[in-house]
Amino acid sequence: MTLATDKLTTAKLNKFEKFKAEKDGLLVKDELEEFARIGWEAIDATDREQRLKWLGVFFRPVTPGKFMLRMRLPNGILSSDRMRILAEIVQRYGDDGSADITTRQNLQLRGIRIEDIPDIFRRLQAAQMTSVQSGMDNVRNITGSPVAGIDADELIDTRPLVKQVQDRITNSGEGNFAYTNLPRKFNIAIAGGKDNSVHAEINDIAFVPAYKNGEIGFNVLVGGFFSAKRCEAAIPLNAWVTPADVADLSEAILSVYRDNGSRANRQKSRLMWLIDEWGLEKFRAEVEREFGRSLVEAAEEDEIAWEKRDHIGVHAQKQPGMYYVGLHVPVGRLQAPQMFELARLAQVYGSGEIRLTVEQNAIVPNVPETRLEAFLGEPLLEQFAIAPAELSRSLVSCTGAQFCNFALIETKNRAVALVKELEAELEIPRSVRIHWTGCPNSCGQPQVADIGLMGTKARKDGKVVEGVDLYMGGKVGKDAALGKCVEKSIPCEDLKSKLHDILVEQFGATPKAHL
Ligand code: SRM
Ligand code: SF4
Repeated sequence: MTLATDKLTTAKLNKFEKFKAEKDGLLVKDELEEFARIGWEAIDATDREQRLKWLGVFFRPVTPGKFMLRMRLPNGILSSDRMRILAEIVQRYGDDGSADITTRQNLQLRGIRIEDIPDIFRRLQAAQMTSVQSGMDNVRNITGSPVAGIDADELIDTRPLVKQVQDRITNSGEGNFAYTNLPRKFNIAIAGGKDNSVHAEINDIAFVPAYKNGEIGFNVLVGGFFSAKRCEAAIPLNAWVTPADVADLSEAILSVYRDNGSRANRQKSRLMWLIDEWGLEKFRAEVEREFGRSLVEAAEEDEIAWEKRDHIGVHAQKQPGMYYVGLHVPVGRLQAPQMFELARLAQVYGSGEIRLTVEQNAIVPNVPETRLEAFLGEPLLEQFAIAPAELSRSLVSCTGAQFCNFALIETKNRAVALVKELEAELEIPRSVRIHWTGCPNSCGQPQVADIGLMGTKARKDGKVVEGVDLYMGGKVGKDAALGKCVEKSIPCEDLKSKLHDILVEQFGATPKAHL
């Protein structure tokens, strides 16, 4: 790896760069048996709290000794067999064990004990699953269209492309030292349909379907990101690539970023800061150099023409007589019995496959028409509805204070309870996308929501209380645009009446007759 750049040798390195330079995070892979033997308390603090994240193993200061395991699920797809393996892993931990569908179409497992990690990793490897490089200064789960290959209007099947990019970056799940020391985290998304189901605009690299001279390929966006200090939508690189070039271009951009991104101030290390420093022209030229060829100019228009779909409910597939069924999983939280049941339903009624969405929901594809009625009568669908109420339907929430030490507020439980109260009071004529995020890191993407709520501290009656900053106006799908903060520090206790008024005044809600 070529890390001996000017940036590395001359800049003042931040503390993360120092520990990475001392020992690459991926190296703890060879120490897992030892960690399991000595127990979590005896592991070197930097290995335990930082380097293990290179393997997707997250120490949780909120629940010490009970780790979180962040998987990689390319394109958000897994088989029933794989879901069952993950269910068995969390089931072992009783009340501590659960899983969350994430805003990157992924699963995080909770309650994991370090002594079980070697065995868990053996089971994952046998099932060709991996959690490698899913945290810290690595490329996160790569997102793709959740209805790839089954969407009648799809332009490009993203599944093989997402898999190819993941395999390159992770050396097919073994870990790839070429990309384990990026200046910061990095997000890649590949859109294959007309509705921008991956939130292309908030990724460091996004591939968006576009025709050039009658050929389907992708326009490329770069530099989208959220951070506590700054949020930016991705900008056009002015490049168009064929599907065959997606992996090469991803590696070229990553290499330019790895070798030139700032390693001094972690608040200014994401890709967009490098683009700002160089200007787009120089950045594009450096990417071309690394790519080894000239980049073709972007197609004039991309093919994102639709509002974003949420995929909930029953939908005809492009395969005649087949349907996919989108299940609403409240704020993405799954308990082991629900994971087993989801795996069973996908196998009994579908093709043994489950898909996840960035809205933290699940899809069971390939259900034949003849099996639909029986499927829809299954008890799990009482918990994971196919026609949830309008606010619940689009509710998204980050992890929040239950497990995340960055959190300024509790999110998931509060989010569910609040929309239930509002739904009891109001008739809401359309879906309203409400996103909660527990702190300014924005994992719950409040900037893409109709109503975004970001955890903060507020004052009420002279006391410091849990509160939120209110974001409004996020637009998704065609012409996506980020929402803006419109009001700061609303105490959570005042939030219900605030949202009630907003729903009535701006979203056409009306009080229910019985109230
Ligand atoms: Fe995130 C850090 C959870 C999507 C921006 N994020 C964290 C950590 C790892 C902090 C920690 O160590 O506790 C959180 C783990 C909490 C836990 O126990 O679950 C965490 N992020 C999540 C998830 C699980 C939220 C969710 O409930 O779905 C998402 C996991 C995705 C995945 O499968 O990999 C998640 N995080 C995001 C997104 C949304 C996205 O990717 O579309 C963002 C904003 C987009 C972006 O990154 O540009 C996001 N997370 C952050 C940041 C701010 C990054 C920055 O540049 O400053 C941090 C903090 C950091 O990296 O320093 C962070
Ligand atoms: Fe944790 Fe903050 Fe991310 Fe929520 S937004 S998961 S509280 S880091």
